[in-house]
Amino acid sequence: MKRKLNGLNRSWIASGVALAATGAGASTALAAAKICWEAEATGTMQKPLRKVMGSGNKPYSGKGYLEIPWDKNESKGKGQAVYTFNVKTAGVYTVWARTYWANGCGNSIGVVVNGGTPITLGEDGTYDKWHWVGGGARVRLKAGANKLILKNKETGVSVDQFYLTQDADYTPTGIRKTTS
Ligand SMILES: [Ca+2]
Repeated sequence: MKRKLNGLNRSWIASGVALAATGAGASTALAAAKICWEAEATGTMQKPLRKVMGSGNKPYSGKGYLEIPWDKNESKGKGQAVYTFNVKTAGVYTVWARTYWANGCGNSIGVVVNGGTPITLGEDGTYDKWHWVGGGARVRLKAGANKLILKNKETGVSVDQFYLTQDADYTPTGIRKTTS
């Protein structure tokens, strides 16, 4: 356990300093492992979630985005989208999503990673524009296949991309390059 923690500290510290100074930890830190994918690239999804492709709120990344249409939260809590993604470097990652909110009653999403405690992203006051939410939520990923479930916490929300990074100090901006 102690060994694991040491590894963790090293990569966290390394994220904020020159990589050359990290010595033995550099090989881990250099990667500053990150995973980014398109929210519309889900194979498993239930209503009221839907994919918006080729139109809608621009500028989006990829082929479109995933939307839970605003219905005064009548369908709140129903449906989810499942993503399976591959991870090379096991460890603690910060979770981000590129989102678009309809209003103050539709400004958050729920995320469950590897069956862990549900995380709320959002609850902020930025509406009618794409922006990144998250940063506070950290999850542990294993090497190999991991699972993220997007939960319908509120309606009136859209998600363009997901971004998970080992660099706790990094805040994504704009459209990020996907890694899978
Ligand atoms: Ca997208």
